[in-house]
Amino acid sequence: KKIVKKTLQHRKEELKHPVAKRLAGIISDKKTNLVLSADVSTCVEVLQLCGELGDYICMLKLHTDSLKDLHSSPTFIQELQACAVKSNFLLLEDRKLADIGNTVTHQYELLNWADLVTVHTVAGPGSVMAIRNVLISTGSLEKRGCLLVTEMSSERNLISADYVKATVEIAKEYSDCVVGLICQDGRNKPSSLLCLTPGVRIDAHSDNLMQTYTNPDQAVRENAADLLVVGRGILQAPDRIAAAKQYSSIGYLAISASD
Ligand code: BMP
Repeated sequence: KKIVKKTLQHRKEELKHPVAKRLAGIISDKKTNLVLSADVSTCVEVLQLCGELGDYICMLKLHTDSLKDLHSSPTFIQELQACAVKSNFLLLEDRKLADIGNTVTHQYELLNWADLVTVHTVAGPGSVMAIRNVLISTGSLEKRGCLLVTEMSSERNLISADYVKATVEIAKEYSDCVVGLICQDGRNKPSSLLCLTPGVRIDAHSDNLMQTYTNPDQAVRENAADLLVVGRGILQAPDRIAAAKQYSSIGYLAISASD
């Protein structure tokens, strides 16, 4: 018999990491499993998005290394954190740390404002060990964590089935700092980990740089996503609030269904 993975709302008690539990709590309280990908180029635009869409998201995903005024905006991180507290969402820095442990240590030490960061496992467990060590030495092992990039949404990406398997093994081995996975197929992933799925959009199947999209309902119901990561589907919509509401209600309905 085919084993069907329970949707997020029906396996909350199986989540392991305190940050995963916290996120699941926010998802239930706000009735949204939407992660907004704030792919804009200035700090002011990020803060505007927080104000405009903060109520409809459980987490904001950032690429702060793409913000051209980050280094001339000394209060940005503080303001961002204030927005996150006010509207009750977490902050994810999508840095995709990928280097040897020593280098990741230095990079991650600068990201202590982020509840979660993304990590590639191409360098092996050393990258995750580095994160774990920084978390231990700052006493924040229960407060922050990372997500491992397990599968990617882009066409012709180089991730193999063996790579996926090995990444899941690393996630299990370092379960005190790995909160979840960035994945396209959550069906056979451990139920203790959150599966975040990017490459979600209603009104397009691809872009002109090899990105591919599934629709939000399919991402949850067919591919067992727990959280939906949406960027341009919302950012380029004529009415961003209406779009955010639409993605979050489709997503939340799907993770609340029992099958
Ligand atoms: P968009 O919805 O506009 O295509 O944006 C997707 C976001 O998710 C981008 O910020 C991208 O960096 C990220 N992402 C992705 O698209 N595919 C992956 O496999 C992993 C990602 O982090």
